[in-house]
Amino acid sequence: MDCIFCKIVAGQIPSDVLYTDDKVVAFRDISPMAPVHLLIIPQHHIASLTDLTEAQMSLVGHMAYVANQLAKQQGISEKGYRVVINCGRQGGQVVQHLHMHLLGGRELSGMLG
Ligand code: DGP
Repeated sequence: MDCIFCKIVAGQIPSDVLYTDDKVVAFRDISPMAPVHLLIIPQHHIASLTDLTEAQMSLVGHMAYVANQLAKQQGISEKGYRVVINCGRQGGQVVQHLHMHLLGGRELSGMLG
């Protein structure tokens, strides 16, 4: 499959992986918008939150918990951080593989800053 994030999961494209388990992989965003900018993605290809099925819904909870743990590990938990899932064209989704952004380490102003 011609999916850049599937290639990262498969180790075919190098990335700075911070965490992996049987469900997800977390790695640093290639063009960070904040001092800490990680992406948490499912190992299994799901194109978008729109494509998430009822049977897969616990996966997003798992991704959120991994974000919680990585925020602590990265030292941004106490001051605060932001978790974002862009969905679809108007939602600003560029890579068509479900991913959760974890952003922190600076003041994130406004609604999306
Ligand atoms: P989104 O706009 O929500 O689809 O965000 C996609 C993010 O993925 C964007 O912040 C840049 C990041 N990205 C794209 N290609 C790569 C890559 O090859 N490696 C890494 N580490 N990040 C990537």
